Amino acid sequence: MSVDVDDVTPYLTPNGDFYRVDTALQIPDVPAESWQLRVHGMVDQELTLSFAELLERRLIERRITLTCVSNQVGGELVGNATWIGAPLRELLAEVGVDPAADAVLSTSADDMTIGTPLEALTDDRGAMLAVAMNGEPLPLEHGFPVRMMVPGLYGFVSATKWVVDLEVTRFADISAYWTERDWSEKAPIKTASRVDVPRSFQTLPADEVRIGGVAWSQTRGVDKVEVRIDNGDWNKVELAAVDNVNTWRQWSWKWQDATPGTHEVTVRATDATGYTQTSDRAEPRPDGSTGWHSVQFTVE
Ligand SMILES: Nc1nc2c(c(=O)[nH]1)N[C@H]1C(S)=C(S)[C@@H](COP(=O)(O)O)O[C@H]1N2
Ligand SMILES: [Mo]
Repeated sequence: MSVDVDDVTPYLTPNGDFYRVDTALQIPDVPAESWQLRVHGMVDQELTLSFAELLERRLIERRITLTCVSNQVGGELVGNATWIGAPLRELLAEVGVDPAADAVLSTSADDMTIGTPLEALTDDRGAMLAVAMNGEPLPLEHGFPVRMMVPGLYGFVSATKWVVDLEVTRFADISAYWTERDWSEKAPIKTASRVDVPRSFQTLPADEVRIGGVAWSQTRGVDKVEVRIDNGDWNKVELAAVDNVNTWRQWSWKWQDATPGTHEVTVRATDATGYTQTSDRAEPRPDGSTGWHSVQFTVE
């Protein structure tokens, strides 16, 4: 699952390096012993779960690349980890969801509200109430003791940390923290790619111009990554083996006949639906940035 290029972002992001987005200035202190999750709203029977009861459920382990909608082209608000948790699909089946519902409004211990399309929690993508990250209990900053993880959706519509309440509802009847601030209600992650090496303005010897990075297209999967030098032809790069469609793929390419001078490398990815990233630049608001990432470097 890895390519052999120095300084490419590691396949699994260590917990301590995983990006963070918190609206709260102080991380909420939620002891596992007193944690409870209430599941209610448009359901046949409400349910309240303790942490011990959650752990008694069937747990699944999945590698999932989480991405923030605020990530700029080439940005760092993306990370890949192994998560363990209880499938939300099973929990929602148990409480019995009203067919008229189309959303779940989740609330955190710090009163963050997030609306998620119900379908993403009940289809087979593996949405979960996560309790572990890379083999450790969820770190405090990443939502201890329990957070939501939903492959394929930007964090602001899915990844509620310190989650304590799930209300099955309808989008028409709710508003949530970010959607009140002009961000999109439904936000599938866009296909994206990034150059990690060389770093901007790095100088490389002509016989060792190794280019590398990551590309992601959660739920669809990355099929192809191409790079070009300056305004030259596109070159297909080497991709690391597929883990699953919900994780990023590392890629690498060697520029064989590198010429001395200052150059720019540009990357673009194509996902398994055949869609190639557009060069049109869009800002993150309201539903995620678009555009190709470029890095300038010098060959000696
Ligand atoms: N309670 C709470 N949950 C939250 C947030 C938050 O600020 N508070 N930020 C969301 C956003 S915008 C993202 S991208 C992810 C980030 O998760 P991380 O901080 O573990 O990387 O969590 C989401 N869940
Ligand atoms: Mo985010």
